[in-house]
Amino acid sequence: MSVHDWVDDQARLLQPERIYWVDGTREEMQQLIEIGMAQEKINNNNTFYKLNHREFPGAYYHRSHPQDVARTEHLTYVCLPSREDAGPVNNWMDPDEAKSMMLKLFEGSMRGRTMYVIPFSMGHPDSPYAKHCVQITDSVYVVVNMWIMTRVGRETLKKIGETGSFVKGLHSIGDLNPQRRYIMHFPQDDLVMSFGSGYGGNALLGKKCISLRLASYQGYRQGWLAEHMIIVGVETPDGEIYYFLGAFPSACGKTNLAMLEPVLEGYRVWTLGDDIAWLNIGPDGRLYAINPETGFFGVAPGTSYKTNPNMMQTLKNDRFFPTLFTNTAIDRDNNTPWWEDMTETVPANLIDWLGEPYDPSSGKPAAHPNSRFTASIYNCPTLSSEVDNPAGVPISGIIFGGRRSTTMPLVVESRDWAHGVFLASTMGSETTTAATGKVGVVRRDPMAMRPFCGYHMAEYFRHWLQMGSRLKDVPRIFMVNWFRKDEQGRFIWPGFRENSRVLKWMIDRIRSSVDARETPIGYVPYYEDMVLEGLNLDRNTFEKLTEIDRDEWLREVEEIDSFYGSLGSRLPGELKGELVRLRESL
Ligand code: GTP
Ligand code: SPV
Ligand code: MN
Repeated sequence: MSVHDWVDDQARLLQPERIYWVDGTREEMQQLIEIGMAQEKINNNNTFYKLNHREFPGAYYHRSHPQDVARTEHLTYVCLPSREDAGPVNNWMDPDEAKSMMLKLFEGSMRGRTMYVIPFSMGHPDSPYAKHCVQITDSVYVVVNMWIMTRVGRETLKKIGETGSFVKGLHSIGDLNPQRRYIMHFPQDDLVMSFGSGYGGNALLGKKCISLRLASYQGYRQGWLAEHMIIVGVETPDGEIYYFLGAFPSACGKTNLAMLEPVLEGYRVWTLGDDIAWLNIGPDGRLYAINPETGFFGVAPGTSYKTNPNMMQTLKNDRFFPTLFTNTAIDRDNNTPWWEDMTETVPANLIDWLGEPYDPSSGKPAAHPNSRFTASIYNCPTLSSEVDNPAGVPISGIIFGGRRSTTMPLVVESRDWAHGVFLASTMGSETTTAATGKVGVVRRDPMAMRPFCGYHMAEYFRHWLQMGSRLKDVPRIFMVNWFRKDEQGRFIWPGFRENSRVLKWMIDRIRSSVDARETPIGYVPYYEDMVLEGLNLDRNTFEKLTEIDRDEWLREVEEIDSFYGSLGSRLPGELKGELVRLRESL
């Protein structure tokens, strides 16, 4: 079906007042922002509000509906023909049933509104790995976000004309009623239908819906991987660059690691992506990664000149695209965005994320904990020159990391690929505000993909194992934990820029220039091999950070066992074998 035929069909269903084909020029973007500034939204806010352009050039502010501030995993479905194919971790609905339910919701939902048609590519249009997509939406906020986050424009329509196929995303904010909100995936049709939310991964369909849930399914069928991963190049003092992938669950440190300013002399980090990576096996048998996105939809709270100076610079740069802020607080005296831990002192005159004057004694945060910025990757000072390389970059190491107050050491290297897949498949992490629901409970989040895998989790593990057997040059696999806490509940490891010390150890391992201590879960660093100068961290504390506590780990094994059990008979025997081996060695 041609794009025009599909769009005509949708227009008949949605009955918009007008149809607007998004073109992808900067002038047009400014016009759409102007439209958003004049447009009244449900809770008395305009879609866009202009911030102080001397402090934050080109930046605009958006407040979302107070009940639409994070991904809603319980309303997100994978609609494969059988429940068993979607697996026990995903919500499932029969595709025909889901479509007819969604068609009812969408019917007439754009009456009186403009229907925007956004052609966009995930990945550089010249990359053999790129996907050409079209999203329909009635939210001008979504259009401007998609613009920053993906490659929007006519080029995509040309490519679709050549190949004859495209990925379809149908989106309407409806009345933003959480009772009528569904994010439905139809992997076999390359189709997403999303209704009732205007926020983040629910609405910017290029992100989690297309680039992870649909793409992971395609990758499974076609022999590649779509992952919730950053891509970075780490340059050593002698000028070598090693490319790493890093998978951390939502709000667990990807963006920070993606543009880290190393504390170690002579090291540099080059940014290629902060959230999603598509991994293919190259002609030379190595693993290559591309970032399908072009922007950062990053967590605002905690971002500062101290923790992430490169992001602060990115946010203030509008050379390629302006920056958007969503659900942060606003400093009324300066008309600038503000969030917790952005500055050491809290400004006196804040408006909170709900639009009310902020009372610091309320004990509540001024910015929503999942408030975010949308910024162009091309504005990032640490941008890698390889970012648009259609072939991607060759990967030397893969880092997995969860948020764990206990149990998981600062860093551990797997014995080999299969053991690394085992460790990643058992990853646990404390939940965050990136999704609605309880915060701070440990849940299994394999490869940081639990909310994003578009098929059966056990088949996904099998696919990972098979990818390894096809690789000629296998990347090293590491697990990290920046979030271990002491008895007083304080982080033991200083984290952020100091994480470069761990990256250096990984490179030393890849270069075979240091030994490591074998433990039941893999190799951990010797104290002598970690550069810890300038840190207030003695040998005892370091031992604590790299300790494998037998009792904690025996409990962990039980939890893994029960998680594995929940995945049923499709779980690869190799992984069960790794679990037996771990239990025995403990
Ligand atoms: P998504 O965009 O949701 O996929 O998240 P992300 O993984 O990119 O998370 P991000 O880097 O934005 O970090 C989220 C939170 O973790 C922020 O509040 C950071 O301040 C905090 N954080 C990041 N790195 C570290 C670290 O090394 N140590 C500690 N203690 N906190 C960190
Ligand atoms: C995440 O939750 O992992 C995000 C933000 O990166 S969202 O786009 O809302 O999915
Ligand atoms: Mn993410």
